[in-house]
Amino acid sequence: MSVNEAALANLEQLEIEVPSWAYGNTGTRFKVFPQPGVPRNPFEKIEDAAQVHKYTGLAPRVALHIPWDKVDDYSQLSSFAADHGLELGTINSNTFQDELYKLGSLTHSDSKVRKRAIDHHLECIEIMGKTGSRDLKIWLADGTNYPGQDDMRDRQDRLADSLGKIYEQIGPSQRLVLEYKFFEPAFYHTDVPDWGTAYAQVMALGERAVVCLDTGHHAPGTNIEFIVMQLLRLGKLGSFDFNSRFYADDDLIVGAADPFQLFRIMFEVIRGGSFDKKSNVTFMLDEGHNIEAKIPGQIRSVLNVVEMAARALMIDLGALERAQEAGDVMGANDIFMDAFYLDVRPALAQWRAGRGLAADPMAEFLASGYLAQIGETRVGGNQAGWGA
Ligand code: PSV
Ligand code: MN
Repeated sequence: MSVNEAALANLEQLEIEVPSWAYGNTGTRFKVFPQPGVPRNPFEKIEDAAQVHKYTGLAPRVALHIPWDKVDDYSQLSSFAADHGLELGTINSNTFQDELYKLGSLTHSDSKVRKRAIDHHLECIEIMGKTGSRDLKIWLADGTNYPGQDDMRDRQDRLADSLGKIYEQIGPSQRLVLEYKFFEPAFYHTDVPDWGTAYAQVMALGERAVVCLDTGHHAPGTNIEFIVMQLLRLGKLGSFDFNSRFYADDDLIVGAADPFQLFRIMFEVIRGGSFDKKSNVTFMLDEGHNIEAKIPGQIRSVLNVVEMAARALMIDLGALERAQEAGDVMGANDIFMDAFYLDVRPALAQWRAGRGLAADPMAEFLASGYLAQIGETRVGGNQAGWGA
């Protein structure tokens, strides 16, 4: 089997959004590990994100997290991003770090707490107006730790009510994107634990409410590509938060733990017709680079998505369909696996060079001296990280 150049050209359609928080300091439950040259503010995060786009050519947007990326003047931040060849992307809300939300935010039994959480989202929508962002992404840390701690059904009703109030303020070209996660930080039950709950909640809201699938948010052994297929089939897959997990929500480089899973996911994206510039699916990374260098971590992530997308594009769809129709179990599986095993890296290097990009983005970035430069110049101030 050889590389199908025409199919490879479809990569032009791909846009990967990087998270601003990937450039700040992150860590484990036990320690946050600082690195030299880490940004002190959202502007410096954008400078770092621009490096990822410069070398890969496929990462033109940066997602922000509020309040971590709050600034006085969002139009200044937008034009700073534009000067660096980037756009501001998804606005992520944050109701998981305030004392107030210890027992929940949009689901809390106290209407005053719920109102505070709703108001935070309205503020995020206001920011979206200024940054030109399309998506408001909501992930909730809400849940309980002990059976009987709170009424699960009431919490679901309160969630529906709170989301309804937020959705009312979502503009005609904006979307509310609800992210699910099966556990953590709550351990007994989580209020939005799975795609079914997220789907039920967004369906009740309306057309501009969709689901975010974070690849790290499933129990071991979950067939994630089935969920991708189903949400696409239902027209409700709004975005991906790409990362890798071995055990829990590890937030590692996407494709690092299981490249074959990423390949299967990208196949379902292609099969579902969403590998397209006009696609309504946002391909976002959601990662924290604790022990590896951050910009290289993001470059590797983008390249992994590109590589697995390229391999998935190599599947001979006509032959696959014929084998499936003929009930040729092994033949169909062979067609699928042949594409996965095809080494597309030399063809990808050529494709990049043909677009005036670095043939080897990682090597060229490392040789550029940018890491040493930020290490020397970004001294003093407070490094960005969780809570900043
Ligand atoms: C929660 O684990 C999550 O995946 C959500 O997307 C948050 O916004 C993000 O991580 C923050 O790190
Ligand atoms: Mn996420």
